[in-house]
Amino acid sequence: MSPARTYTAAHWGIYEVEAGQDGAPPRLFPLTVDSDPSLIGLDQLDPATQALRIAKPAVRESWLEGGPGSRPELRGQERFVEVDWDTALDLVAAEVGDVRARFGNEAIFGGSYGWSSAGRFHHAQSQVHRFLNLLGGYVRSVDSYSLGAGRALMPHIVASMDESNLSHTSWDVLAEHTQLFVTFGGVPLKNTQVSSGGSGRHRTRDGLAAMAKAGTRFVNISPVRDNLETGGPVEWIPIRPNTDTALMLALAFVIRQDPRFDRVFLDRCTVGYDRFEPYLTGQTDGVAKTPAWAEAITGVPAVRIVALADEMLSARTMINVAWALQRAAHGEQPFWALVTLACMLGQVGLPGGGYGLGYGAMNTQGSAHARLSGPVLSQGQNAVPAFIPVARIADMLLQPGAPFTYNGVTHAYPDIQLLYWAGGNPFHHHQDLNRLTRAWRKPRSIIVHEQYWTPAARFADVVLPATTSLERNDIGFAGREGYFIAMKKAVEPRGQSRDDYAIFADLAGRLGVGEAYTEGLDAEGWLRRLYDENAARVAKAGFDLPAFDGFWDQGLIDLAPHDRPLIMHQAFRADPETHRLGTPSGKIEIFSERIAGYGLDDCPGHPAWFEPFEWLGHPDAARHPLHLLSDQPKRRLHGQLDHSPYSRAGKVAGREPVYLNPGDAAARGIVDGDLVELFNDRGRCLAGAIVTDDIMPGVARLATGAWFDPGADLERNGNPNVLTLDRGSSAFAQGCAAQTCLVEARRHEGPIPAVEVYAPPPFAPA
Ligand SMILES: Nc1nc2c(c(=O)[nH]1)N[C@H]1C(S)=C(S)[C@@H](COP(=O)(O)OP(=O)(O)OC[C@H]3O[C@@H](n4cnc5c(=O)[nH]c(N)nc54)[C@H](O)[C@@H]3O)O[C@H]1N2
Ligand SMILES: Nc1nc2c(c(=O)[nH]1)N[C@H]1C(S)=C(S)[C@@H](COP(=O)(O)OP(=O)(O)OC[C@H]3O[C@@H](n4cnc5c(=O)[nH]c(N)nc54)[C@H](O)[C@@H]3O)O[C@H]1N2
Ligand SMILES: [Mo]
Repeated sequence: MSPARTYTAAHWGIYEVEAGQDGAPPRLFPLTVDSDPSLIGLDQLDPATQALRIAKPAVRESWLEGGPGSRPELRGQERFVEVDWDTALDLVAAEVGDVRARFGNEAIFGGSYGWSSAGRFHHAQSQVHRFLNLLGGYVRSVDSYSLGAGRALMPHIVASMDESNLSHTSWDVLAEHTQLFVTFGGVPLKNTQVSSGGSGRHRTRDGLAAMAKAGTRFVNISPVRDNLETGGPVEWIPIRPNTDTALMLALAFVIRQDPRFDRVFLDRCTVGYDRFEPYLTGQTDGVAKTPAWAEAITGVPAVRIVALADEMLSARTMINVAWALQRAAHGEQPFWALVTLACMLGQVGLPGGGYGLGYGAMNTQGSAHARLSGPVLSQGQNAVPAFIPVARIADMLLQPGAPFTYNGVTHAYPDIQLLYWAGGNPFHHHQDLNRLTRAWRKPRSIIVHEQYWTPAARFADVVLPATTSLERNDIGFAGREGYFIAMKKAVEPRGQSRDDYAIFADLAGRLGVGEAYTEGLDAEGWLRRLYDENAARVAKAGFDLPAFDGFWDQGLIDLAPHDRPLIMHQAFRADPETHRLGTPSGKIEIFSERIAGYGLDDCPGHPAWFEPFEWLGHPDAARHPLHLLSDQPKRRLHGQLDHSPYSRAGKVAGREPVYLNPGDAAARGIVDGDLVELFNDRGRCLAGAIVTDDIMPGVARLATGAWFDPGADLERNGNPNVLTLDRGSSAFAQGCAAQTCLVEARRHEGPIPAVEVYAPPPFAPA
């Protein structure tokens, strides 16, 4: 008989926790009813994972001795001094107070982007924003690294990304009705392990398998082959990275000439096709977007483009795009072109037809679970109007006062003196990390709450150790994931780590807003309150949740009995006047007057092809002939748990693996397992070679998330962000463009540098 199990939730899924016998640590197991659990979280309590926990508050030596602003160039290299909590909190409170008094709240950057951990109360961003708002606000960030271009664009042309993510046609409907599934960028099962806030049952593998079994034909248009596993045959059409828009336009060109092209859907449910068509035919720019034109750009044979258009017109067709395509130069265009193409096929709102934006981005898309609200901690009001598009952080730090455009308006970068980060890792998520390292010298103080000695913690002035989900009680919930989870504390906090809530409560007390921050509640009081508030909300939607104590004893509330098939845009298609979209016209906008009105030459009023800043057709490809894709890692979430045994078991030559085509490897004398160097004018890193036919010639793939380990001028661990380009997708959205990046590769010769980032940083004697 195994002892009773409790539950914990992570972005990768729900785990069952079994108390250890005779003083042994608890053990984690996948959720029994999950048919495809993720292994990412099983090592959370492993001694090797725990060894990198931050044990005590720590302060960078010069900052402690010389005060704020001292020797900022030593960030990331210098020793830390461990201090007690009172000392650390006094220092942080004094510095926050001083920066406010001398420079104002608009000198505090509190955007604090990052995924942090699951759990609705101990959500680090909510906590840091609530704290800073009570003090008069902070400079925030908008949009995400995930969907920089998509989040800015989609509300203008269809609906917000949050709405879209929760409205995708469900897998059961796809299996029953979809005859042809065409995806740009696959549906990678490695990615659908996660959902922001926590996956419930993992459904994508079964969803794809059910479609294959029902006879759906799959076409994967992608630079890599191994991102669409259906259990059945898949046609792979390799495409040059960042050129998908050209292919979509050529498909549209062929469809337009086909007798089956019927304007009824366009006329009923969209606006602006007539403004787009002259661009498609070349009337406006002299370039007809023909299959031959697209072949020269994409490498996809014109005959295959013509045939694919015919196949799409002949079948119930779902077309899907990976989010990665918009994480690129002019990333607005593939999303807009995809929606346009789907509208021209006329199947939007029909069962199994239309478009998907990221069936392979997270577990969420395709869920048939009920859409309910979850518990939310109020963040209060931010009195500071200044903001940045999230991926413009280095520009902000390096160019205070400089103008930038976003969504049609010109703003100025604020002058930041203090960075406050809880629950994110900028030295994971940002591009061109050598540039970010220079930008990081600008503020006088950098305060970070972290659980582990991540690169972000190592580059801070003051590091405050935070607890993990397994060390505190919380409530788990994510949209359409089908569960409310009583996340029960399984172990005592490691070292002196404290909850972010407790840390901010003490800081708020020191700064005179303690009562406003806590509202007189401890963490347990907040869990009850957030649960009860939410239960009252969902009761209005007809769902009866048990009282808090019943929920807590029960452990899981399973919403599966309320599952309903879902068809995206079904109601809108049936009656577009009653079910108007949130766009200016209430319809899908193939031409957007509003975006056209911004007068931007890199994002006009309709989808269009632009040459990426870097790509295989660029002159610089002569020097850097490989297009680098830095995709999401299979064995971790971003940088989280990169140091765990499970993540490290995936390394090659002790570094993150880089996938190379056999021809590209042979031309460089590289064989499988070699230690290689990837480089361009922005940086150099090491990686371990995997030589495989699953990647097309001219493309290299190095997943994100190896902890940044800078050597003198060589990153040692395989972090692609020393190579990527730090430039906004366009003047419209300013989104992260990480997938636009050329590099060269060579075998590493000479002495082999050791990876140093998996050990704590150096400490000075206290
Ligand atoms: N080249 C390239 N770069 C990319 C991408 C890409 O495709 N290519 N993708 C981008 C995308 S889509 C994203 S979303 C970003 C992700 O970037 P991030 O979300 O910043 O990356 P994470 O590693 O998830 O960072 C979260 C951090 O929060 C910490 N943490 C977890 N729980 C808690 C807590 O309770 N309290 C505190 N204080 N800390 C906690 C974790 O230890 C971890 O270090 O990366 C982006 N960067
Ligand atoms: N295990 C795991 N899962 C994750 C994450 C993680 O860190 N780990 N991160 C999560 C997050 S925050 C996000 S935002 C999502 C991101 O979801 P995505 O952005 O969709 O994920 P990626 O893996 O970057 O890219 C998906 C596929 O697109 C392909 N691709 C890249 N560029 C191009 C292109 O130009 N054309 C075409 N046709 N294909 C291209 C890539 O090769 C890859 O196979 O993933 C989520 N899922
Ligand atoms: Mo993301």
